[in-house]
Amino acid sequence: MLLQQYRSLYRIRRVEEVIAAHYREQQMRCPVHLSIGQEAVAVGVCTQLHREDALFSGHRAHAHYLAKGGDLQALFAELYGKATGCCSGRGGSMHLIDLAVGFWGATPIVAGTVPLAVGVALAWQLQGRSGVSAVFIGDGAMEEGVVHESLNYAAQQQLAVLFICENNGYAVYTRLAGRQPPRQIHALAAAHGLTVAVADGNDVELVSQHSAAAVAAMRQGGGPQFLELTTHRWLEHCGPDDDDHLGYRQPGELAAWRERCPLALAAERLQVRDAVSEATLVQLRQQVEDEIAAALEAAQNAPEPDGCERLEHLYGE
Ligand SMILES: Cc1ncc(C[n+]2csc(CCOP(=O)(O)OP(=O)(O)O)c2C)c(N)n1
Ligand SMILES: [Mg+2]
Repeated sequence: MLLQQYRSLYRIRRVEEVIAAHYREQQMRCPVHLSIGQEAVAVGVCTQLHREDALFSGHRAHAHYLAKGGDLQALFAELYGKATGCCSGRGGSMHLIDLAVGFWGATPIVAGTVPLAVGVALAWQLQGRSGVSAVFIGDGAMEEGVVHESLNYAAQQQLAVLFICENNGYAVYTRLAGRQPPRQIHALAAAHGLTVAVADGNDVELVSQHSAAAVAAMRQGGGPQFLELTTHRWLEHCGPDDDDHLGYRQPGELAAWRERCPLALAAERLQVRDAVSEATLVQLRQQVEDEIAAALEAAQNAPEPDGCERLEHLYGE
């Protein structure tokens, strides 16, 4: 299991590094919010979801999409605005949708998908369908009124919604303490009557264990669950660059988080605890590199969308 998760962590890290490297060529004409440093949240949670479960995300969605089983070529192509993108090149980085893998949508509107996740869970409850509806939010999304309305309603109706707060300590340039009074984020969800847990979001095994418990409880009718997972974004809020020189982080903060790299933690555990050989990891990484190179090339060579289709999907049939 950890080896699979490491593969997924490495794949997501490298995909985003490749996006960052090519972004400067100005061929991806959409803003990109990268999750480098936060990969264990996406991987640990999605390991516990089924393909049929619904997943929603926000502006920082690449890792969530890939961890849920999203198609790599379709992700790259979407960023390049190509016809083979998961939204036919209409959406770009912040509007990923792929119902084939249960990825119900991402949106740049902070917290915009939260009530949609609740709505899916309500629909499935009314239809007598099992399944979990999960939504990733940031710490900043906790400042949106609709999140509290959604937590309240999900608890009141005992809906199978998994709220995952990826607490990276910042909304753009403002740290949590500058935005919210000193209290725990998960305490807000607990006050709404949800079952809550908090864990180190850089430890993929811990994330996975807490997610497994939350999902199992929901599948047994245990009502909505809330996970707060602490982590840190390594690069700038939006874009491919490092921005530590801007000085909005505490001195040494980024360096300390880099020391706690989710990939390095998993790799060390694999080698020291599970006696996985270096050769196995090298081979695994090479497979991932080959897959990424092929998917990138396919996306770059994919056709542009046919302009005639541009009014499709704007109106109901
Ligand atoms: C409703 C709304 N308000 C403000 C913004 C501008 N905005 C985009 S991302 C962001 C910060 C979000 O912080 P957080 O939820 O912690 O997510 P993170 O970027 O840290 O992953 C803001 C304020 C927006 N897109 N939507
Ligand atoms: Mg944040």
